[in-house]
Amino acid sequence: MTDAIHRRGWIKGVAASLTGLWLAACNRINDNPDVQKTLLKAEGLNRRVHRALIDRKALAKEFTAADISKDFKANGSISPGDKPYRDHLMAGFKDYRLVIDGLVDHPMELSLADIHALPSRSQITRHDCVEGWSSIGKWTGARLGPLLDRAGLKREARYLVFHCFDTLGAATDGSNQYYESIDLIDAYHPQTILAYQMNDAVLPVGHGAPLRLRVERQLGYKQAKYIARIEAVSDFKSLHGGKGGFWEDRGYEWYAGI
Ligand SMILES: Nc1nc2c(c(=O)[nH]1)N[C@H]1C(S)=C(S)[C@@H](COP(=O)(O)O)O[C@H]1N2
Ligand SMILES: [Mo]
Repeated sequence: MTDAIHRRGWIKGVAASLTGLWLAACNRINDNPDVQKTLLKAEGLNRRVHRALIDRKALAKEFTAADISKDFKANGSISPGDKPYRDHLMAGFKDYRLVIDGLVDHPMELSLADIHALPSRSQITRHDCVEGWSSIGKWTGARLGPLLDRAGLKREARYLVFHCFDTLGAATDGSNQYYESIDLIDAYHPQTILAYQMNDAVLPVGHGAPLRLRVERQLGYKQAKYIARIEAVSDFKSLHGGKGGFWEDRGYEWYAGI
């Protein structure tokens, strides 16, 4: 107790002397136009970084049940023909396991039942595709943030890569496998979920069964469907085309914020 009081007194003392130093420094700074200019610049930069961060953490607009689109367009792959996917689909996904690996302390393999037991969220949001169409749907799924906490991201982890089951086009060497990546700000955004339901029904094949990403502050192509594996990485230069996503490798922006 007395120790604590002493410590508080000591801290107060340090604070007071720091304040004194700071005031003295301020006076000196105020006298020096060059230092002032630099400071103003730094402050402007900080403010911009800060504002950008706040903006990235803002929630995407949520809608009401009445706004849900009657006919939510299914786009890109809508019925993957890839054998591993077909096998899972035929078996009702009973042997499906979501793999979480890469730069994590506890690699995981989760069944759909495991995923359903995780902290979840529902949201009615608008999906915007670069092709120029939008649809509103309700998504329910496991929140990615708490799941990553369980997996335990290593310090070097900076991005999550979503490896999908589907390939697009004719190549047979795996170079046309769909994949996407997001940074940790989006990964921990409260509306970022691994969706297993759409409009209160089991996620249909056309929309990414059994599991698809909803990262609501980004355009359609970031919303990886048919997720097989989530890999934590420090960078994605050595993956596929090196640009962090199927469409990014073909010229789209990696950051598709909306
Ligand atoms: N695995 C996979 N994910 C994908 C795609 C795809 O072809 N394969 N297409 C993307 C694009 S361009 C869009 S607009 C959305 C479409 O999602 P929807 O079918 O639910 O509308 O999925 C995205 N995620
Ligand atoms: Mo899209």
